[in-house]
Amino acid sequence: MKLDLYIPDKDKDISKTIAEKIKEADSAFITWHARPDGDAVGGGFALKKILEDSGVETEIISSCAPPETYNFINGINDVKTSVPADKKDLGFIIDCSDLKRLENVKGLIHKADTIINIDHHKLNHNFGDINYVRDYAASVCSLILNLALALDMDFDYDMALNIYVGILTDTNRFQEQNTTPRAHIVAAELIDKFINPVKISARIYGNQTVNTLKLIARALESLKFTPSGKACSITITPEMLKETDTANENLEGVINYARNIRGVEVGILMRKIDGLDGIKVSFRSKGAIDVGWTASRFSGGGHHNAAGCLIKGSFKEVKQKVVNVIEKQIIKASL
Ligand SMILES: [Mn+2]
Repeated sequence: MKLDLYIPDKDKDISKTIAEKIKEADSAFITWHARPDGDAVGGGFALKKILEDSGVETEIISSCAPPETYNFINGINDVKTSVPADKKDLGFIIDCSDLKRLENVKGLIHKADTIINIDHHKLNHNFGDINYVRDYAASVCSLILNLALALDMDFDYDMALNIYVGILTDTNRFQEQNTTPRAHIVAAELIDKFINPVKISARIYGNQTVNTLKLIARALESLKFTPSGKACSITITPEMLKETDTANENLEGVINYARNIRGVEVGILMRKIDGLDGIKVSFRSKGAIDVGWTASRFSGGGHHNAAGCLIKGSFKEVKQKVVNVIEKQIIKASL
């Protein structure tokens, strides 16, 4: 079925250029940032379908398996976790602002004749031969949708689902600053033709284990305000994970408890991730504070209201560093 959607003017030329590359190619890989989220996974599988429908043999390669939450996506177990020996015609790197974020599959950058970088992070490093980077896009799925439209593709349920999952999760259920008119227009068309939004929300947001809830209860005990009272942090230690028998997966949402407190402008989440040397720090802000900038001060990245970085040191040391920067930002914005 065709979708009643158009390609925005600013995206027309680039999506046609990439569509031509797809038509000429025989083989491709797709990869995304480490610990993929709904946008990476939805975008990856939507792009796989576009490529396969165009006769391109495609594999998805990821530094780690996708979160269990997205098990309902068709083919989700078909993700490889090692760099292939042979070189592909096209290599798509999606939703990834910086090659560092590919972690143990970063060797993929040498495994294609043409690297195509598709992303919506403002501080993208433009490492591709072709860079389709648009920070006004609600999600990477919105950009991949444009490729499908440029190729005049027929949509089916799986394709619609993958695009919808990316938009729904990256806008945090149509609540964040990237909730554009187009995000709503695309979602409306997908709902009109294919998607049951209640069912999909229940699969993603109404599917929490009781152990995760116990972990959240523990994590909330760690709530600490900064001196200004405008930022608030939550810490998840490896001990908390062990005691509640949970994995460090799908915990990004915990940060919203801190950010959503009345009077708080910035939420901070700190946790340790297996295999990463340092503390993973996530930031979420409500409005004026650009946490993408905050994260970039620590060699991280992200968006205006959602970002993250990795900082070496103990929880205490890292918190001190982060709080110093955030407090200065808050004072400067005189909130
Ligand atoms: Mn994204």
